[in-house]
Parts: sequence; structure tokens; C-alpha cells
Amino acid sequence: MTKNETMLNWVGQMRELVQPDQVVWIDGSEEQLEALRAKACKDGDLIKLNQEKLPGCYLHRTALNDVARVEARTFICTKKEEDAGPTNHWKEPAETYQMLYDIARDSYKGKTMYVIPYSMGPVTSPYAKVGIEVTDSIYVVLNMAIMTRVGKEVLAHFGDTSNDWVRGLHASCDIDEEKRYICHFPEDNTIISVNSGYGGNVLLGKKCFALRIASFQGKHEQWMAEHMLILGVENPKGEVKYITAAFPSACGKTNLAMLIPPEGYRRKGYKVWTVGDDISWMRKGPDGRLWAINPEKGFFGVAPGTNQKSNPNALATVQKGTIYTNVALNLDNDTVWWEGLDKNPPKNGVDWMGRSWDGTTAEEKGAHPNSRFTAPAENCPCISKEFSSPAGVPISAIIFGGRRQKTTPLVYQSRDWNHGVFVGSIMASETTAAATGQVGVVRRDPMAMLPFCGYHMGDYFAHWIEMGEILGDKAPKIFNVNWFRQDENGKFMWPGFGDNLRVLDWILERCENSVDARETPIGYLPYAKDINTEGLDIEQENLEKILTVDCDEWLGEAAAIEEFYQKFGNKLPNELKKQLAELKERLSK
Ligand code: GTP
Ligand code: SPV
Ligand code: MN
Repeated sequence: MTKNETMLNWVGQMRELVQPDQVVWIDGSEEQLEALRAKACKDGDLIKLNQEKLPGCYLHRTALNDVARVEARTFICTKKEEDAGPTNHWKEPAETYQMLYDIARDSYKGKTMYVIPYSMGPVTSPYAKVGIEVTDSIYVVLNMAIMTRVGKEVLAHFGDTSNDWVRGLHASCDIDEEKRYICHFPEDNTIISVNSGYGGNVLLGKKCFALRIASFQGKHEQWMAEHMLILGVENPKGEVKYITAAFPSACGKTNLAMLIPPEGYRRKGYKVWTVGDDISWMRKGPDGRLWAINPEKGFFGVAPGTNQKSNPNALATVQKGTIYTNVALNLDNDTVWWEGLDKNPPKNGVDWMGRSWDGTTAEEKGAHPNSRFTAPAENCPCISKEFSSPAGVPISAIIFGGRRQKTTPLVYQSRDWNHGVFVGSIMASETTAAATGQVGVVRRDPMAMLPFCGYHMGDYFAHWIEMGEILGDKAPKIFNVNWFRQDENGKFMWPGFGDNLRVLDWILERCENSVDARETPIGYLPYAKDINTEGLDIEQENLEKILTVDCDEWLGEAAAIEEFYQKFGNKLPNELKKQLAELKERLSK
């Protein structure tokens, strides 16, 4: 499929290492993929679902010890430890290659080596980048074929001479937790993942390439790889404005990207278009503005909580051509179920662990909290017509946000770009099931990139500041949101989901200078009257509450930020130190 010697040589080396019985290049054809689906069903890796109700849909269960990303086993392997920074786990590259090769050696014996050429981004986009993943897992092949552009056309466009592509080796081995490693070598465009079969650890185009490796590339090539959704808001005049938003894992990116406008907005003609739900690659375009592409081609979304009311577009998207991972199976009709789908769990079911399960009586969950769907973006009823545009879309606003019961208001605008970088750098969120470990504890997660930045986060902040200089007055405006404020009874104070458009509306008005705001020590907040609450069931008092800034709470926050900032030592840009000092000063006044 290619004459590119850099590719052929590397694939040859990998073959030599892992010793497969045969090698199959993925050409991207439907016939080849269909044959692999059939083989996966025969081997027990996939379960074919009801093809009338869910055409082209399959269920997969991972090993019980392998259900989420494992940050403790994820490494950035740069020559100098300092270059990985204090927020990444680091390993020395030469030793680590050796260790990983020892683990992977001969591990494909009796198996097939699949070689997946893929493109992150529309194949002809000047912003796209190419990778090759070799894997022994058909599940990985089928997921990559949904999540990225794969096959012949990628190689044909890439050509036979360039060496600018990312190497990715995945070896399932024994799914041994003790020998699980997800290692990145940003200095030589290489990723090696062993002993896992879970999405975020093994779909190497996604977090490994499109964030960890790409963030490193972006630093050196003056662009940005971010953990952000991309959406377009169309107003009644038919104008579309694009927004990106960075929220940590399982904090609402997919939901926001696909939101359905509240009734009043719909009547007026507002529409929301999805460009991406997880990752955004951005650079300065020919007109000086910041332009974004979604490097992916599908959605690897959280299943639990997805329903007709919370996210009808996602639900419509997963009705065909979808692979479900770790959800419950209904044996009566070969369909799937997860917590929060509807009030009718299967009586005759199988839970995510493969045990027989009666959802009407069982106390335990049917689907894992981090169970997922892999679905083609083209299925999505609100997919943007710019989805495959090689140039991407121009960005008006960048939003940061996290899951905070307290302190952080519903929305605020930063004072300017550098203050916006500060706002992103101090992001914090309660942890979720998307990564293994304790759930619900507040941790700092700058720009939602803590687990995904492929280099020193102090340098990453400096890169953000530099991008602001490059973009000048054409830079997007920066905001922060929090959909997750709770009252004393633990009840969400903001309805969220579709109603979040009311906040996006204010954000876009701010971008056009068409609405006033209230200056507070943390930034500009809306006047309650400027949030459109037509048709919304919210008490005025609650709205006021989530639009206030409690200076004492924020002084506590400032102290926590100061402590967090100490990690970065002399790599912390002076600009951010200055921003923190100024925040403290404004709060104490
Ligand atoms: P990753 O795929 O892990 O990056 O997650 P994500 O950021 O795309 O999160 P997703 O949209 O899948 O949402 C995760 C969880 O947050 C789901 O359980 C949603 O129901 C919940 N959620 C999303 N939006 C809102 C909201 O506006 N309000 C509330 N209360 N919950 C929300
Ligand atoms: C996330 O955890 O942010 C995800 C899922 O989008 S994974 O691909 O597992 O990283
Ligand atoms: Mn994500």
C-alpha cells in the first residue's frame, strides 16, 4: 500500500519484534472491515447486536481490570526528565524502549499484526497529521476505523518520502495491570502501549497522538492541540459563530457539543452544529484569526446518562455503526442498556462484567460508569457542514470549565487573553470515572490537559501566552463556565444540557460587545437579567447565587493556586505570577 521506506522499515522492525503469523494492512475498505467484524464475533471479542434495531452495532467487554485510562501507568519519555515536567510521569527513553520491547517481544505469536495507516484530520487538510498504529486487536482496528480516517487514501496522499508521521505500537499481551504501560516519546514521534485494551490507552490516535504528541509538536510549530469540543451556534440570521470548550474527562464536552437549543431559541431559529466533541487542533489562519479542526472522525463518548432528554443527538448517533464498550446487554432483544438511558433496564440481561443481571432487582450497575460508545460523526443529526473542511472553522470564544460544587460561578469572562490563560491554568474539577482512581475529589487540571500535555506544563502555559501574542487583537475571547454548582442538598442549581445555550448566548454577545457585564475580582460576570431565562424553570434567587463571587472562598482558592503553582518552579511564566498577585489584590480590596 505504500513505498514509503520510513514506514516499511519501521513496520518491518515491529514485525521482527512481535513475531506475528501474518501481517494485514488496513486499506479502509468496507469489505475488509466487515470480514474483521465477523472474525471478532467468532473469536468472542464482539457480540453482534440486533441488526434490525441497531444496524451495524456491536458490544465489546474489556477485561475487568482495564476499564479506563490509567494515569499512573502513562509516561512521557523525554531525554531530560525536566522536559516532561512535574505533572507527568517520566521514564528514561532508552531503558524504556528496552523494557517495552521486552514485554512486547514475540507477543503476536499465533496472531495477526494489523497495520493501520490513519490521518488525524481531513486527509487533504494542511493541518492533518498521519500515524501508523500496529495492533493485535481487531477491536482497536474497528474503533480506529470509526474514530479516524484510515487506509489507502491516507497513504496515497501522504506520499513515499516524508518521515513526518507518528509510530504507534500496541500489544495486548496479557492485559496484565502490573505490566501495563502507555509510553510517549515525543522527541521521536513514537507511542508504545502494552497490556491494555481500553480505548484511551490503545486508540493511539486519540489522547496519545492528538493530545500528548501533538501538544509537543504544536509547541515547536506554533499551533495548539487541546482537549476541547468545537461547536457552531447559528443565529436566526443564519450566521454561525464557533466556540471551543475545554472540560476535563466526563465533564460535559460531548453533551455541550451536541446540545439542542431550548424551545424558545429553536422557535427563533437558533441551531447548534457539532464540529468535534473532544479534541481541537488550532492555528492562526490566513486571515489572522484562530482556526480549528477536529482531528477525529467519530465520537468515543460516555454512555451512562445519555438519554432522549439529556442528549437526543448522541442517542440518535449511536443507533447504527456503533461499537459499545462495557454497557449492559438485553438478552431478550439483543439491545444495550446503561444507567440513565431510560426507566426500563433489562430483566434478562448481562452486566458489563458478563454476569447475568436483572436490572429490575440488582443493586449493582449494569454498565460501567466509564462505559462508552464509538460512533461515526456522520451519524450525528447536528453534524456541522464544516466537519470535514480542510481549513477548519474560525473560533470566536474559548471556554474553560470544570465540575465544581462551590466557588466557581456559572460563567465569567477573563479580562484579556493573558488573564484568560491564567483562568485556564487555575482550572480545577472533581475527578470522574474516566480515569482509574478516586472519584469526586477536587484536583487542579489546567486547560483540562493535566493528563494529556506531552511536555512541561510551565512551557505549555508560556506557549499559550505566546499564541496570544501571535494572534493579537484577533485572538478569541476567553471564558470560564461551571454547570455543576450544587445547593446544600446536593442538587444541581443550573439545569445544564440544552439550557447551557443561554450561557453561550451571553458569551457570544460579549464577543460582539453587545451586552454589559459586571466587573468582579475574578473577571466579568453577567447581570442576572442578561441571562435569557424565558421558558426556564429556575428560581431567581438561585440564578443570583450562581452569579456571585464569594471573595473569602476565592481567597482560599488563591491560596490553593499559589501552592499548585509552586510545582512549576522557575518554569512558571512571570505573567501568571503577576496574574495571581493581581487577583489576590483585587480580592482583598
Ligand atoms: P470525555 O469523553 O471523557 O472527555 O467526557 P465529556 O467531557 O465529553 O463528558 P460528557 O458530555 O460525556 O458528560 C459526562 C457526564 O456529565 C454525563 O454523565 C452527563 O450526563 C454529565 N453532564 C454533561 N453536561 C451536563 C450539564 O450541563 N449539567 C449536568 N448536571 N451534568 C452534565
Ligand atoms: C477522556 O477520558 O477524556 C476521554 C476518553 O475522552 S479516553 O479516550 O479514554 O481518554
Ligand atoms: Mn476526553
